[in-house]
Order: sequence, then structure tokens, then C-alpha cells
Amino acid sequence: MSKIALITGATAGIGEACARLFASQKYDLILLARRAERLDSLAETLSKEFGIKVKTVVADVRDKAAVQKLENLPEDWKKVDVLINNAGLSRGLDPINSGDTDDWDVMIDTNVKGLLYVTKVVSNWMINNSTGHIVNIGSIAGKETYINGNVYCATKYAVDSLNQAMRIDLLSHKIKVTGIHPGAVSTEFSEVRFKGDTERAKKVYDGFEPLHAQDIAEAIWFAVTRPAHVNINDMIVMATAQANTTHLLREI
Ligand code: NDP
Ligand code: 8X3
Repeated sequence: MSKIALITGATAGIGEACARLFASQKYDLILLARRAERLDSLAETLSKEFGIKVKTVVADVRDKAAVQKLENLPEDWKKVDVLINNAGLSRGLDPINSGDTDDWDVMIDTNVKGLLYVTKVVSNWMINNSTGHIVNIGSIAGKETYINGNVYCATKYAVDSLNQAMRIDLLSHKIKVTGIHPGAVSTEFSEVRFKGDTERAKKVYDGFEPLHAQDIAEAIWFAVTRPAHVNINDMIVMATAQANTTHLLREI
């Protein structure tokens, strides 16, 4: 029987790269995100190209009731081996005194509460199956705070904390928990952060080669394919040109 991975935020960037990589390794997939058309087209491509089964779930992870509907999936689909808690975003880059409180709500609700809602449902499936691996996508922003990063950083510090907490709470169930913390990755992330300002988004990656989504998918794949007795607790992955959130070698 094929293994199953559930990937949140599968319509772009890191989540999409994970979907492709896991599909290429013959995992069946549950792909969750808000953009139905993108999900459908990815599902069609991957099932044709790799002969795998794909279920799509159009849902906003902030919507508790919508996430709860995962329970309506057929029982066979609840045998999830790997959960990749990837759906997440940043909105804005402003000082604490002038940040937009609606942006704060979106980040906290998506990056923290959404991750929790999905984890609650799927960790119970894993407990019933007596096996599973949860991969939480944190960030370098959850390891160091940078100027104007305030609330986004706080959400990723929360992910880092929850990653540790999950490992404790799920220990007796032998469920692995891994935190993956990327530095700058060239995805739709900056376009979303700057609300469609593509020029400003492009500048984030000027003069250096950032990570590509595939690099992070490969790091996740490494963590997921360790032997049963090995768990990768935490992995920080940076572009070679990025020492930390403030020191970047830009060659312009
Ligand atoms: P992208 O913007 O390219 O992809 C984000 C994905 O998350 C999309 O598939 C989007 O799908 C989904 N998503 C966003 N909000 C929701 C929601 N409310 N409900 C369901 N799905 C949602 O960004 P990345 O691939 O870069 O980001 C993936 C993760 O990696 C995030 O958690 C991000 O914080 C983290 N990260 C990114 C870094 C970077 O530099 N790019 C660095 C470190 C961490 P849709 O819009 O269809 O719902
Ligand atoms: C995304 C990386 O440094 O822009 O999490 O916050 S950073």
C-alpha cells in the first residue's frame, strides 16, 4: 500500500514542491489550500505523471469548521504517514506601532491557529494508526527577530515552540515531529507579504541566489526518510549567501 502525505499550502512554493517530490516517490497525496483551480490542476498533473492518487481539499486553515471537515474523508485516506504543516504567510513589514492589525490577525490565524487546527485532526489519525511524522515549516524568522518582522517572527517562534511541544505530547505515540526552518526562499512569499507589489517582492532576492522551493522539499524528504529510530528535531536551511536574517551577501 502506498504511503500518504497531507500537505497544507500545496498550491505554490514549498508546498507545491513537496507535492511534486513526494508524488515522484509514489506517495498518495492529500493537498489542501484555498485556490481550487490550482489544486485541481496540480492534482491532475501529478496523478497523470506519477500514477498516484490525489485528494484535494479546498479549505482555509483559519476556518476551524472547514478543517474539521477533513474528518469526512474516507477512512483509507486517514492513514496519513506524513503531515506537512506548510500553509503560512507574512503580511506587511512595518514597525510595531504602525503595523496593520488586520495583517496581524491573518498571520496569527494562519501560521499558528491554522497549523493547530490541522494538527489536532491529523495527529488523532496518526495516534489511531500508531505511526506518523509531522513536519512543521517554521522559519529563520522563528529563530531570530529582525527589524519590522515583529508579528510574523512571533508566529514562527510559536511554530518553533509548538514543534517542541508536539514532540513531547506525541512521544508516547511514537509520532515523529520535525521543524524545518528556511531562510529566504524564492516563492510567492514576498509577493504575498507586499500585497502584490511584484517590484518590491523581486528586490528581496536581488543580487544573491536564494533557496528554491525544491531545496526545502529535499530537506523535508531527508527528514522523512530517516530510519525509524532517527528523528530530525530541527533543521535550519539557508542560502549560502545568507548568514542570518540581517547579513546577506548581495553582489549587485
Ligand atoms: P507561497 O506564498 O509560495 O505559498 C504559500 C502557500 O500557503 C500557498 O499554497 C497558499 O495557498 C497557502 N496558504 C496561505 N494561506 C492559507 C490559508 N489560510 N489556508 C490554506 N492555505 C493557505 O509561500 P512559501 O511556499 O514560501 O511558504 C510556505 C511556508 O514556508 C510558509 O509557512 C512560510 O511562512 C514558510 N517560509 C517561507 C520562506 C520564504 O522565504 N519563502 C522562508 C521561511 C519560511 P492558497 O493561497 O491557495 O490558499
Ligand atoms: C521567511 C523568511 O527572513 O523573510 O520566513 O522572514 S524571512
